[in-house]
Amino acid sequence: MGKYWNEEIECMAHEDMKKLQSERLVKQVKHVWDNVPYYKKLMEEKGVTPDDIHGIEDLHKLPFLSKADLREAYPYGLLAKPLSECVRIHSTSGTTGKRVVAFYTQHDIDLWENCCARAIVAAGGTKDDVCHVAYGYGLFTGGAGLNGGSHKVGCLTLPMSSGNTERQIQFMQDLGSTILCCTPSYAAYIGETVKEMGIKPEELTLKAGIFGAEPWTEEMRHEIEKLLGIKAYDIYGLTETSGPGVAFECEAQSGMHINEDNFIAEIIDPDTGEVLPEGSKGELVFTSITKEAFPLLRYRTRDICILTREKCSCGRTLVKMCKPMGRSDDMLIIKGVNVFPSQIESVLLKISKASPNYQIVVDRVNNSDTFEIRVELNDDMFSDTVKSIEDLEKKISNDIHNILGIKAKIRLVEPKSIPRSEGKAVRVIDKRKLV
Ligand code: DLL
Repeated sequence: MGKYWNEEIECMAHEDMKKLQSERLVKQVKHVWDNVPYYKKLMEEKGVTPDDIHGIEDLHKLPFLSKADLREAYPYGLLAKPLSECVRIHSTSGTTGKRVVAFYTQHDIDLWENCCARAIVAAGGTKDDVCHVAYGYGLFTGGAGLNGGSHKVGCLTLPMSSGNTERQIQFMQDLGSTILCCTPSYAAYIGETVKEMGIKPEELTLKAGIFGAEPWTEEMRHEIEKLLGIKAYDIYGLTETSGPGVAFECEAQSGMHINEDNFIAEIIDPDTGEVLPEGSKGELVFTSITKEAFPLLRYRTRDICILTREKCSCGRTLVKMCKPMGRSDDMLIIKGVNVFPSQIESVLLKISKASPNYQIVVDRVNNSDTFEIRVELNDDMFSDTVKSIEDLEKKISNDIHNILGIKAKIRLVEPKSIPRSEGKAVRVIDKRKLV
């Protein structure tokens, strides 16, 4: 096995990829028109039929699909194959009332697992590796996706799921795990626990990590790499498009290659829906051109991102997406101001080199928003004088004010007092929504 899982596709000339995408798009549009009345109606409303779609140059004619459509069509309204041909479902947790159920035929599972195999091979994985999968198993796509990819590559697969961190570390040591797959926040937690247990990174056999499912910064990457003695790779995906593996990072660690033979990516202006040129920042939209059971066309992810076709040193020609820069819908509006958690993280990162553990708590008292940021003290910040703690609170508060134009109450809390996560980290507690 070489450097690529599928060299022909991963290094295909852009013109050839456009041809392949065009052929697949034309077929896919016909498939949904014939089999999904919900789509047919959306297309009719926009005045388009499959005859109008000759290739990717016509993609812009198709209607967008949003999370609201998925909710409306729940559970079977977007299904494009008979249920008897489906072999699996996955779903998001639905904690904010936005449950998404995705269906897969065996063909869809194979495509998905191949996408994950590409990610594992790009992270240096071969059949000689021991792939430790600590993403959650179950309805969440993380465990199943990486598990399937690891099988395809031929790694010895450890289906650990998340949780029971000391046992995870024990298995890593006993079975010689070489690749760790989990959320970045869980990787950081495992790293902290390894340190607390008095184990040095070089005593572990880990060489790489494949981390995704939530936003994480370059600083966090460096920290995890140091704690675990590995090279850390990003991986992106969403339940709606099958799960992890829509895009994956290569050794260049400078953005994620999108599996363009399966997904056409566009960047749009989230307000007007206008398609933006390469290099623009906007909302990421995906069209799945190979999935049979749940083929979403022009699905608005709400992830804010930039695409680039700059030549990559790894030799892959697949377009690259940057790390998602926030979501247009997890934007908080506090005292009328748009606030992204990533803006707060960037302030905290300037103050401490270590990636911060923090929580944003928003509430409404007497019709007015309250905004508190709990920041866990770490070794970089720790001090035993009350004065320097007060100074630190003041500095964070001023920096936040400079960036957002509103004041936040800063509460420095003791190390380890913000609950650690074994899955996606919970950064925002918005009590206003509970009322
Ligand atoms: O998180 C799928 C996944 C599992 C991806 C394992 C990577 C690894 P959902 O639960 O549906 O699916 O959440 C999808 O998570 O729209 C992004 O906002 C966010 N997300 C996923 N990967 C990344 C990443 C899985 N690498 C939503 N960086 C997406 C930042 C990410 N955000």
